[in-house]
Amino acid sequence: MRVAAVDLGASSGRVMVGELASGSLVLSEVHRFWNGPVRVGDSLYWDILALYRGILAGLREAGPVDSIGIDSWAVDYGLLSPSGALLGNPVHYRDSRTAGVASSFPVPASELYSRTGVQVLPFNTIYQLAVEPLLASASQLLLIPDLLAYWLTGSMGAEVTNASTTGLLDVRRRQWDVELMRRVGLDPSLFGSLQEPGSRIGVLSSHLGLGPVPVVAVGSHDTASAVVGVPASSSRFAFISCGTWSLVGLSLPSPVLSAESRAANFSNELGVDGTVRYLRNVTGLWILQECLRSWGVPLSSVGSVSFGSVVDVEKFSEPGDMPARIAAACARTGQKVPSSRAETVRCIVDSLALAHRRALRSAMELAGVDVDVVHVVGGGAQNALLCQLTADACGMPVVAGPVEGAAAGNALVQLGVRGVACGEVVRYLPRGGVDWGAVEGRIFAS
Ligand code: ADP
Ligand code: LRH
Repeated sequence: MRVAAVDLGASSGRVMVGELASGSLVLSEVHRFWNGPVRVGDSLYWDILALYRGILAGLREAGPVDSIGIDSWAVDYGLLSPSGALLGNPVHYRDSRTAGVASSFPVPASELYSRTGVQVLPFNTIYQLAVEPLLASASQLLLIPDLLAYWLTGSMGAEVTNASTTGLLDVRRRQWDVELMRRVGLDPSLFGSLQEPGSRIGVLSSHLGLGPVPVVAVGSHDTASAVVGVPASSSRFAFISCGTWSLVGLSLPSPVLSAESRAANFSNELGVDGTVRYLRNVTGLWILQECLRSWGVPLSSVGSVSFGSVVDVEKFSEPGDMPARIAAACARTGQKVPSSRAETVRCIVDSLALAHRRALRSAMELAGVDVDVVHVVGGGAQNALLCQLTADACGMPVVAGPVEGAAAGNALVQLGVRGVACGEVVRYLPRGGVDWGAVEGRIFAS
């Protein structure tokens, strides 16, 4: 069986072909295309038609496949008119329109958490909808992978792993929280019927000329797919899905909804096969991407040198002027200010490793779970320095790979198998030397 995995990350989209060969998953990239925020006036959008075009080009390039699955980043959506036309361009989750919405929301955060298990992130769909000007004209809301699947097949649905990031899903029942929707003024008919990963969405429309290929619901949230792609040899593992974001957490059988968990802003997102992804969003390699964007150079042309200053990565989730903001944060906290690009890069990588450590330790403590190994999947698995420093900071072995973790998990769900490795992994053993406890105390006390 040969399947096409469409994986849309915040920094690039790709179409990969996956096949099982000698007990492993072999993934081949057939098409990759740029993705990122597009600013128009004061708003940030996704270029959804360019993404659709990229997917079609990739599917043509892929040749005959037995099925297709789509995953992407979470929370964002398109609204459809009663005739099924897209109303407006999907807004990017880093748009500032939701600033302040969460803090003045009519339903208390504690109640939201006990119902949905979702951490407060300003861009959760529930907050975006509170300021959505097109809502009154909309008859259907589709999250990004569901929207693209609708364009490919004409069939609408709501895949459950991604639906769990909206802040509108009852995390215990794996069903829409219809009562919550009504309380916040949302018509439940706006939301599609839930589909579990593995179910069939529809077949490619004939006008595409690609044959009647089934489009299958996978873990359509990229993080859900990435966790399926983790080549774990036991259940005692933590994961870091490391790309634009670092999603740091554990795969659990049931949600953790304690007050402590809410205070630490941990999410219980729904996973494939009835699991819960218990994790925290750590602002990830986005910070490095933004620096490279402002320098106008690729990562390969900037080295990194040992430095020593660390910043709180949580403060860098907004776009713009990243190197200057990092320098200002170092100065504000009484640390050495980076004087070169290589020092800035090292400051980011050290800071990320430290943030990984904090999130990992909180996850284990809050869930009451011990692990023996941290699996790093996603583009960040190629950053050897980050993986080594994460092992050092966490005091645990790091197993890095697959780089295309989300595409791997996407393909595995289509192939109906689990626990199959995809490519080589690299192991990093923790080294002593740096007192991470002291580093943590210094930066976070300031
Ligand atoms: P997303 O899915 O969020 O777009 P990816 O999983 O594709 O993210 O990871 C993108 C990140 O991977 C980049 O920001 C970059 O820092 C890192 N990366 C990509 N290629 C390399 C490489 N060759 N060496 C080190 N890091 C890399
Ligand atoms: C990672 C991701 C993450 C979400 C964010 C919006 O790509 O899906 O899990 O919180 O995008």
